[in-house]
Order: sequence, then structure tokens, then C-alpha cells
Amino acid sequence: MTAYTLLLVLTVFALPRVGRAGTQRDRDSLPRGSSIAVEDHASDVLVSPNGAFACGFHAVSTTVFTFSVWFARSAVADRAVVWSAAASPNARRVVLHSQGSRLALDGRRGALVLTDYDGEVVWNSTAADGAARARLRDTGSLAVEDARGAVLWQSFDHPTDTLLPAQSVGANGLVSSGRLLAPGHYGFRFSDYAMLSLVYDDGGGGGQVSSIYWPNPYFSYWQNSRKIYNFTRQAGFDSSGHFLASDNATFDAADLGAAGVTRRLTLDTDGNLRMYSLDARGETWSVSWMAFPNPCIIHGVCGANAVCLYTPSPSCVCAPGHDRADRSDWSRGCRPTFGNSAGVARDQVKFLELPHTDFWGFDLNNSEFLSLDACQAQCVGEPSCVVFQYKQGKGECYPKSLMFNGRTFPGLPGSAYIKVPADFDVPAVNVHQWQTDGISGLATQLEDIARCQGGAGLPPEFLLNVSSTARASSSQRKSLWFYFYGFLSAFLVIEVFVVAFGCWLFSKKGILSRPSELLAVEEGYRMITSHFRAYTYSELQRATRKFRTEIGHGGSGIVYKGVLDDERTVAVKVLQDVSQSEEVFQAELSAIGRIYHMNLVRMWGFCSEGVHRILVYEYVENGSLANVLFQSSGKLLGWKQRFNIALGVAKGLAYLHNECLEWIIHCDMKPENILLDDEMEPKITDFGLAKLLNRDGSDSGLSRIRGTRGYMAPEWVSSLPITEKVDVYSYGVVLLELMKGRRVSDWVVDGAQGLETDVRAVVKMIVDRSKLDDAGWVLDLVDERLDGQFNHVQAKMIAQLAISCLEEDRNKRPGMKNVVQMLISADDESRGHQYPDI
Ligand SMILES: *[C@@H]1O[C@H](CO)[C@@H](O)[C@H](O)[C@H]1NC(C)=O
Ligand SMILES: *[C@@H]1O[C@H](CO)[C@@H](O)[C@H](O)[C@H]1NC(C)=O
Ligand SMILES: *[C@@H]1O[C@H](CO)[C@@H](O)[C@H](O)[C@H]1NC(C)=O
Ligand SMILES: *[C@@H]1O[C@H](CO)[C@@H](O)[C@H](O)[C@H]1NC(C)=O
Ligand SMILES: CC(=O)N[C@H]1CO[C@H](CO)[C@@H](O)[C@@H]1O
Repeated sequence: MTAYTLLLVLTVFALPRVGRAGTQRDRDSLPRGSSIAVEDHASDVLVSPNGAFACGFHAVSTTVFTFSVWFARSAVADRAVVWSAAASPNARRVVLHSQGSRLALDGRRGALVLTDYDGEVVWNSTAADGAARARLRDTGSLAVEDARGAVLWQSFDHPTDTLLPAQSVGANGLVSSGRLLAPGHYGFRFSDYAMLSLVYDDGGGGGQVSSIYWPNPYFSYWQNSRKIYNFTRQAGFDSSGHFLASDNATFDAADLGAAGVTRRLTLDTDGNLRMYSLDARGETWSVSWMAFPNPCIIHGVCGANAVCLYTPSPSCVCAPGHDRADRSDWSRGCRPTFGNSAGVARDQVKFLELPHTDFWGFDLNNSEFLSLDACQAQCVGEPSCVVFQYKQGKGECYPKSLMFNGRTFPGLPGSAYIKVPADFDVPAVNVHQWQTDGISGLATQLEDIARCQGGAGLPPEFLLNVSSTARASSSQRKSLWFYFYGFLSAFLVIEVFVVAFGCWLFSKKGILSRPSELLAVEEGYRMITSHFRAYTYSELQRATRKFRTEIGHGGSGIVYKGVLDDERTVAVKVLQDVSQSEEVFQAELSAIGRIYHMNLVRMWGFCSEGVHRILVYEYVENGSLANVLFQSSGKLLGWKQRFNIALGVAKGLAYLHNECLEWIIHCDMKPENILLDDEMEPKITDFGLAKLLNRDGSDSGLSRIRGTRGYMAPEWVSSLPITEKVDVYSYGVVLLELMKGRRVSDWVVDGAQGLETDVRAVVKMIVDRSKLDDAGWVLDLVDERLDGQFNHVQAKMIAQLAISCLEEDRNKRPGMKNVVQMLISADDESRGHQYPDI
């Protein structure tokens, strides 16, 4: 009896211990009915029998995970992820919480199932009755196998952005990764007629713009040595580094045949397809083949109304008469600074010539043997024509409906002629100071590019003629550069694709230290953080001329205006009361530095030297919403602008709450923290600082009571946990103020005392009035200064939305995503952009 009890006790205690010991050893398979927990991500991974690949929860940040396969030998910080779970190649990678997420080989259905912290199934593989285990194979494929080892499902059939030897491109092909785990704009797949292609897809699923940029779209398939209509659609590379597709597409790695080299083929974030080889030490990846040494060839790199030029490294510039649509994202291109030129009468337009420039696609029509005048007449006569391309010689004429895929480099035949209103003044041409550097740097840079290309057999038209460019006569050069800098300097929009184009990866140090050894540029995060850097205190002192121009101050610090050495205007915020060490401070900031959204103020960098803790933000032209809205001197915001601000702020918050990697709660939403750019587009600032400004010095996350009285949700003063719904509440207050043009605390409500009760009293008053009559109450809520010029339907909707945001019970408040949807649905009739939203 005792012996039996002892045995039982022993068994009970021994079992879990054996189990845990088992998981700490690397294993290559997961039996049916068992699972892996995200908490064990460091110890519990599947490793392929040859030790080359690992599979498990991959930490994207401290709070966000994906379920992925990666090269086991690459260091954690530099992990080359080859596959991640995603619902489809065109869907965002499945994003998982750092707690409670699990991967299981479901006992009942025989499918791999990923569940998030709340037990919700977020991804699954196809169910298979005979499934016995999931196994990571030597090839890097995660497979669900039956008892005899036959494959029932495998990750190789669902590639994300990377192809491994022995894997085929497959029906869906590869999709580049975009920002923050979302799919990017680029695809590597078979076209409708079974030609393997690199394709640019405009987002939004509608595929309004979809264009092939590899193989050379100016050539026919046979000129590209391709075959079409072989519907086996197979493509892949073997262990020697030789790539072959069923349409005869073929290329070889520079280290072709080298034994035992680990390789991968990745469609990078920048739309370039690169083959990478791992060095013998298994530490660094170098590029052994790439589709384009010249990234200007890649479609969509500069967005609409912009041109990609090669001076001395690939850069985007707006076409003359255009200005950046989004200062931090070139793919959004530029928009006209003049009214729409289309539709203006025949004698009211003129054309600006851009020599050696081409915009690919969007041809309205094409003809040959036309004179320049005849071609111009076609574009004048066609309202939708915005530009035409003309080539002397054969007299080729291409009127176009959109300036997209623009590029310019010496030797490109033909000119583009942009249609602008006749009275439009082209900004004066002044020569940019780095002109001379540009010219002397050109030859060496181009040679670097040529070296990076690794000797693979590229069609000659993809390469600039290095020698002839370098030897061009000085007079030719002068006119060329004069023209380039004409447009460069006018708009100050020089942005080098430092990271996008692997060759310049080391250029932060000034020189390309090892031009042939490139780091893997896989993540896209790198790309986002590439502009984010540490500044020295003296740099910022110089930029702000010893902190001379104060433009604002708040609870977190004083803000000064400054101009950096690269001529970017910035807002420099000197923080007070930061108690963290330099490391913690920098770690927090690098998370904020990754955040990118057009409705969030972009942080360009920071300074953390000695006692100084300084943040460098983009400068936003029109100051805070509070200034514009509440000060009588501010200019009056029209209804449409107010609506747009409401929508923009909602989008920014929704992004912080739902989409960005760290799931940030702002904690201090108020009109002071909403800035307006030159187009009155709102940008939220001061987000992510809640953790930095930990005034009581505790490290327990958020210190209690942050925020500003009058905007604070009731949970701040109760003991309830703080969730993102505190921002929804504050947003509700902002909505009311945006409508009324006055602080809620200034609304006269009988019997109210104290700011928190003000808001309650106002809400109660609105609700009571709306029950009494259903017409007049909205009118009362709208700024009298608008003089009745507002959209009644939108106003009513915003009022109702504000009230639901101001619910005392946080569970009754809508999420910011829903708020955005509601606003967008009310925005329907005011659609109709002047320029395509690309
Ligand atoms: C296939 O490609 C090779 C090398 O690019 C070329 O020589 C050959 O002519 C191509 N075959 C066809 C049928 O296009
Ligand atoms: C189609 O491609 C496959 C695989 O590359 C090849 O074996 C086959 O011969 C091709 N078919 C034709 C008709 O060319
Ligand atoms: C192109 O458009 C012009 C004017 O719109 C027209 O006269 C011409 O015939 C068109 N050419 C072709 C090839 O369609
Ligand atoms: C490159 O330049 C050389 C020398 O100027 C010239 O002979 C050659 O034809 C050029 N090649 C191309 C592809 O333009
Ligand atoms: C919850 C979920 O993602 N279910 C999916 C499981 O997989 C099948 C196809 O394999 C999908 O149809 C389900 O939607």
C-alpha cells in the first residue's frame, strides 16, 4: 500500500520533470496532440536533424511574436527568417502576443493550429486525418507527416518572401514583406501566361496598378529568352546555386558550384530579388546574385509624379511643380502644387521638358512617325493626359494618364514633357552645393554597384555604361547636372535608398568597407529605422543655434525648432525628468523610432549624452490643433478640415493601438498633442513617452496619473487597469472640441464643478437634448464661427461617436478601428481626389 502510494507520488512528480527536460533538448518533431508555448520560445524550438533550420516562436519585439522557420545558426539579433505563418501570401504575417500564444498539432483535426493569448485560432494548416507529427525537415520545410513519413502539408507550399533550394516558387509565388509584417508591394510569381516575373502591385487588394518589371518589360518574351504557356509553372534553384524555371528563366549565383554553401533567394522589401550565400563561419550573408544593380528599374520605388535618378546613388525627386505627398514615404510619391492640369483649355497649358526621362506604363495611346508638335497636340487635346514621352528618330509618341515609374539617367533615349498650367512658374533653378561631390563621386559609386552585382550575367540594358558615364565630356556633364540639381534643390527631397539598396549598407561609416559582403536586408525594420539615429549634443546645439527658438513646452519638456546639417527642419524636444539609464532609454526609443504612420509625428532620432535626453522629431508646419482651434488669432478651420482631422487622429490612434509592433497607449491625447502639417493633415505627437517619463521612478510600467485633467478617462482615478480605451475617451473629448471650437471645460453647463465632472455634465446635456428634439441639438454643438457651413449628417454622426467614446464603462467605448470605419463611411460623399492615391 505504502509502496504503491510512493510510486504514485514519484510518478506524479517525475512526469512533468521528464516532460520539461524533454522540451529543453532540441527536438525535430511535434507529436499529434502536443504543443509549443510562446513563453518557452527560447528553449522550445524544433530543429531540423542536420541542425540547419529551427522553427518556433520568433520574437519580433519584446511583446510581438511570429511563428517562423529560420536559419538556426544565424544570431538571434540577425535571424534570417525564411518562413512565417500567414493566412495567405498576401496577408499580414500572423502576429502573436508574448503571453498565452501556442502552436499545437491539434489532436482532433490533425492540423497545425496557432492560438493567440485569448485562445482564438489565428491560423491553421489544412486538416489531415492521418497526421502523426509535425516535423522540421533538413530542407527547412515544416511538414505535417503521417505515421510513415509521407507529407500531408508543408510550409514549402506556402512560401512567404524567401525560397530555399529544392523549394518551388509555386502557384502563389513570393510576396515581399512590407512595413511591420504587412505584405509589401512586390511579388515574384508566374504571370497569366506562365512567365516568371517580378511584379509591382498597388496595395488595397484591388490591384489597380500591377506591372511587371522583370524580365525587361520593354522586350518581348523571346527577346528576354523566355518561353510562355508552359503551365507546369515550376521554378527553383539547386544546391549549386543554379536557378531554372519552366519558362526558361535562369540565373546563377556568383559562387556557382561552391560546395556546401547555404543559400536563400529573397524578394526583399525594396522589390529587388537577391540570392544570398552564408559565409563559412555562418555569420554573414552576402549577395551572390541580384535582379537589379540599379534600383531605379524597380517599379513604384518613387511613387507617382516622381523620378528616380542616379546621382550618385539612387534617389527620388519630385517632378517639377510637384511636392512630396508624405515626407517619410517615397512610395506615396508627390502631388501637384498647381491645380489639376488636365482639362484646362488648349491655350492654357505649357510643357516642361525632362531630358533622358521615362515614365513606364499608363500609355493612353501610342504612335510613331509623329513630330514633336503633333505629339504635344495629342496631349493638349486629351484631358486625361498629364505627360507625354517623345523619342526623336522614329518619332515615337506616348501620351500618358499618370506619371509613374519615372526614371532618368544619362543615355536614356527620349524626353518626358510634363503638362502644367501656362501661368505656372517653375521654381528658379539654383545649384545645390553638393554638386561637385556628386560628380566626383559618381564614377566610384557606379563601380561599387557593378562589383556588388557579382559578375552574374545581367542583360546589358540593366547596367549603366560605367565607363562612358565617367568619361562623358565636361560640357555634357554640366548641362546634365544643371538640370538634375534644378529639380533637386527646389524641393530639397534627396533621399538616398541607403538601406533599400544593399550596396550602401555600410555607407553610414562613410566608406563601403567591404563592398562585396552585404548584410542581409530582410526585415524591413532596418529600413524603417535607417533614418533613426543618435545625434550628438553638439550637433543639436548647432541645429537649434544653442536652443534659441522655443516653439512649445509641455509636461515632458521644451521644444525648439532647428535645422539639421542635411537641411531637414526638426523639432527638438529636451526632456526633463528622465530617470532611465542610457541603455533603457535607447531601447525604448528604438521601438518608437520604428513607428511609422502618416498621422503620427515621425521621430528621426535622439540624443542621450550625460544628463541630456533629447528627442528629434520631424517639424510640423502649422503647430498644434489647440493653437489653431482655441486661439482667436488662429485661422478658422472649415468643416471639411475638421472632419479630416478627426479621421486622421483616429487613424493614428488605431495604428498605435492595433497595428504597430509595441501596441502603444498614448495616455495623453489632447489638442496640444495633435499637430497640423502644411495641408492641415493631423499628426499625433508625444506617443510612446508614457514609459520614458516615469516620474515616480518606479519601473512598474505606467506610473499612475498621467494625462491632462479634462481629457482623462475615469479609470485613471479608479483602480481599474489602464487600457487603450483611455485614449478613446480622450479622443471623445477632442471630437467635441473639434466640433465646437472651444474647450469642453469652457462650455457653460449649470451646476458643474471640476473638470472631470464638466465632461460628464456636457455629455449628459447633449444626451438629454438629443432626446428632446432631433434637429436643433447638433446645431448647438457646432462652432458658430462656421456660420452653418457644415455637413449635418457628419456632424450628427461625430456627436454620437463622441458620446459613445465618452462612455463611463470602458467596455462600452468603441475601439479606434471601429471609429475609423465609422468616419470613413461618413466620408463617402466627400471622396474624389485630385491625384491617384498611390
Ligand atoms: C533559354 O535560355 C537560354 C539562356 O538564357 C537561351 O540561350 C535559350 O535560347 C533559351 N531558350 C529559348 C527557347 O528561349
Ligand atoms: C515545361 O517545363 C517543364 C519543367 O521545367 C519541362 O520539363 C517541360 O519539358 C516543359 N514543357 C514544354 C512543353 O516545354
Ligand atoms: C491617338 O490619339 C490621337 C488623338 O487622341 C488620335 O488622333 C490617334 O489616331 C490615336 N492613335 C492611335 C494609334 O490610336
Ligand atoms: C559603352 O561605352 C563604350 C565606350 O564609350 C561604347 O563603345 C559602348 O558601345 C557602350 N555600351 C553601351 C551598351 O552603351
Ligand atoms: C480559423 C481558421 O483559420 N480556419 C481555417 C483553417 O484552415 C482552413 C483551410 O485549410 C480554412 O478554410 C479555415 O478558415
